[in-house]
Amino acid sequence: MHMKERLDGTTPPDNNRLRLTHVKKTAAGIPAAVSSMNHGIRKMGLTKTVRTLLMVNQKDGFDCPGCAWPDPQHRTSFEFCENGAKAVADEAMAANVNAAFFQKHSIEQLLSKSDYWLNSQGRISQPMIRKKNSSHYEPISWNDALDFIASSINDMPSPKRGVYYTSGRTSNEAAFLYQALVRAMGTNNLPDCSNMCHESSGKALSSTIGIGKGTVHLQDFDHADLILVIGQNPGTNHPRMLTALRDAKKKGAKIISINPLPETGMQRFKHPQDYMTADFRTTQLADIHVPVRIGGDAALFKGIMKEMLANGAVDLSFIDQKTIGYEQFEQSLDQFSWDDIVRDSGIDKNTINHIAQMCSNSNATIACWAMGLTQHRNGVAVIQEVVNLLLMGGHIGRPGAGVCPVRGHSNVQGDRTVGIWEAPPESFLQKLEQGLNFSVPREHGYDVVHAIHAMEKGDVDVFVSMGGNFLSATPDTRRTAKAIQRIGLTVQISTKLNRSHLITGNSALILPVLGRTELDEQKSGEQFVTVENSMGVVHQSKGKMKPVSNMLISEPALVAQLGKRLCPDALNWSQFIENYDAIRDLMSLSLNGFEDYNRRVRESDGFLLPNPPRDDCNFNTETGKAVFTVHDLPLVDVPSDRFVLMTIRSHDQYNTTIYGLHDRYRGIHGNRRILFMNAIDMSERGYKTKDVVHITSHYEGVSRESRNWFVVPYDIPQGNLAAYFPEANELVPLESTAHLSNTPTSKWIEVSLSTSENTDSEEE
Ligand SMILES: Nc1nc2c(c(=O)[nH]1)N[C@H]1C(S)=C(S)[C@@H](COP(=O)(O)OP(=O)(O)OC[C@H]3O[C@@H](n4cnc5c(=O)[nH]c(N)nc54)[C@H](O)[C@@H]3O)O[C@H]1N2
Ligand SMILES: Nc1nc2c(c(=O)[nH]1)N[C@H]1C(S)=C(S)[C@@H](COP(=O)(O)OP(=O)(O)OC[C@H]3O[C@@H](n4cnc5c(=O)[nH]c(N)nc54)[C@H](O)[C@@H]3O)O[C@H]1N2
Ligand SMILES: [Mo]
Repeated sequence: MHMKERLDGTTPPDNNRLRLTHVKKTAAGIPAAVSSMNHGIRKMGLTKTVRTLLMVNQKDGFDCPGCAWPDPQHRTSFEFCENGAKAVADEAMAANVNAAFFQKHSIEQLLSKSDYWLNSQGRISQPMIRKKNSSHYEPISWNDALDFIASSINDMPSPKRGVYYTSGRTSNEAAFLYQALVRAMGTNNLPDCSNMCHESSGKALSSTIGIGKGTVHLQDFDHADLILVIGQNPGTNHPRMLTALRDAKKKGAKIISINPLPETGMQRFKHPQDYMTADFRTTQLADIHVPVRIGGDAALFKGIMKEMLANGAVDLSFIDQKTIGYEQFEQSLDQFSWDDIVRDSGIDKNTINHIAQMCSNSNATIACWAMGLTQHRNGVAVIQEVVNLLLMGGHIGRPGAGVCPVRGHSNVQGDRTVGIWEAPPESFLQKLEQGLNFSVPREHGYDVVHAIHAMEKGDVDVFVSMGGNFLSATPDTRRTAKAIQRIGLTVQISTKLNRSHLITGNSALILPVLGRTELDEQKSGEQFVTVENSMGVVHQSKGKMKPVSNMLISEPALVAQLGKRLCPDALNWSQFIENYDAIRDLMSLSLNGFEDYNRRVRESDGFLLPNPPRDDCNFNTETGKAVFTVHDLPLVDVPSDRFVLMTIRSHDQYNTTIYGLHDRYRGIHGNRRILFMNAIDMSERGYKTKDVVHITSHYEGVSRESRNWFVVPYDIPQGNLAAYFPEANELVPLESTAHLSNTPTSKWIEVSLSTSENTDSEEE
């Protein structure tokens, strides 16, 4: 069914019956513990489950391939969460995606399968090639595959016709070698998942506080008076953060959750481990939930800051000594009327006053945020409002206070630190050249969105993807699929099957690699790699499980093998494969902050990268001061027959990897084509629960349609809608991106709805 259509890259539905249950009030607890064990046992059996889970995030074990939340110094034997357990179980699946599998299934057949089905087939066991326009993948040797990539790259008329993407699980070692190779070839075409993720945070922070990262340690949570959790769903996406919030709460901190949805994880929390000590209490987390309208945060922060000013809650000596731009900022707040603030934010003035009072009373405030802020047109500006709010009270560079952009992929921050960056600053490149001993290009390369535009224009001959699922993670699925199909060779370096293996260039390779959990043995013995967590701690990660197939190679080895073929004289690639210490020695010479890397990273908790605001309240901006910024309010009005749609993650997925079909906390089971809608909006349109609607997005006169979504009433502001990523990506316009960061606006899509009765398009 619909096989032809699926050449457009969109995701076929899982045709299971949709079952709705109550929205959960408490996160984690027994259901989470049961769910972790179930996922594990189903995918790897009981003994392996217990053995594996005990190794996650231990000092001598592997870093959880789930999120980038840091590990506490005093670890328990269960430093994993339900969703980390799912990630680990998933990596331990048998390597059933092998030559026989691809002989049995044509690419067209596979395109008709859902993302859930594709992922559940297991690990990829051996290199495969799709020869020019062939209907099937067939096996290829590692040597032939690597030679084929090298000859395709060498055939390009210019190095700029190659694009080298990275997802955020790649280790520091692999990422460092990869960027060195790409730059040795003469391009900065290094887009990465960050471009769709925290790019807005990096841009907002580097220009205001002089570093594109967060400024808090995990220990700061113990000293905070107030923690803001903005546009983030930690119960699902960073479950270990709930423990930090609970502990902070026990020490007296207040927590404010700012989110259109009352996410379960922010309400009550029960640590699954507490059952072992027969502790059955749950902890209320958020003191207030602020149901801001999608995109209404800027208005909300203006309101809070106006009130803080009125309260006199400003740290004038900090402002005077450490910042610039305060006067202009202060004056600008007068421009914004309370009517506009209340209308745009959807929050009444009393509530805003109350929040402002809490902010004013706090001596140490931490602001955490994730995709609810970054994936908006004003993503950079709205994060700078958060910075303004903290700077007013002197909350950066003080214990228990600071900015905390909560990263996604487990090593996305490290990848950027070691050079996965299409627009690296000059100072970074100069240091890099000192270590590498060859000159590297200065011209900026493509980010994700620019890369898709280039593919669309026929400007890309070779695309290499170090992990990830470029097709499904990027916006405008149909257009991106067409763009990819114009490429000569696409290479996916992967662990599991995904849609990017099926929508390919003329020729395609799938190169399966070792996962984070697996033992990596090279000539000099067992290797470890290193990663950086969301708080700038760099530490080891050592796989322990027997690799699921003997035809897998490691990511660093793969890159070095390509290096040998493509730039044999640039570096001594062979020694990197034999012993990863050689890679780290080169990193010591090439990266600021990585001096004596091999020794320092062997210390039991790793080491902290320098962070001037946190370390000594210093700001490496042009003026040496932290910068107050002034921004207009974004336009948040849409025509009365339209809605604003945000794309969000369910509880059973990791980005485009679908582990299961439950979104347990939100009470959704069996199906992912869900449109969350306010009950009043539903009744005004005459929709009933589970009615099927079609969504059309509108941008600059172009519309995009996605059909067949089940309407579900939900506690979401009127005029707002939510649907799951990646299914809804076909609605996200490629041109709709954030100012300055160019991040697709996955949380702001203007849409209208229709049903089959009122459209003339054919029913599927
Ligand atoms: N289990 C699991 N863990 C993950 C991931 C996963 O898919 N599964 N993904 C990883 C990655 S790469 C990332 S980046 C993170 C993502 O972590 P999150 O950012 O928590 O992920 P999203 O589901 O995109 O959720 C965004 C939240 O923002 C809210 N939101 C949307 N629009 C707005 C707005 O305008 N204002 C405000 N205030 N809130 C808004 C939504 O209601 C939602 O609660 O998680 C990481 N961890
Ligand atoms: N509409 C919408 N779009 C979004 C988002 C959104 O909220 N809404 N979120 C954006 C965000 S925050 C992000 S970070 C991106 C994510 O974009 P990506 O990072 O590109 O996507 P993932 O789904 O994380 O990639 C999953 C694939 O990575 C491979 N993989 C897993 N582990 C490994 C490994 O150890 N090594 C290698 N080589 N491969 C591995 C597997 O084959 C798996 O299928 O998506 C973005 N897209
Ligand atoms: Mo992300």
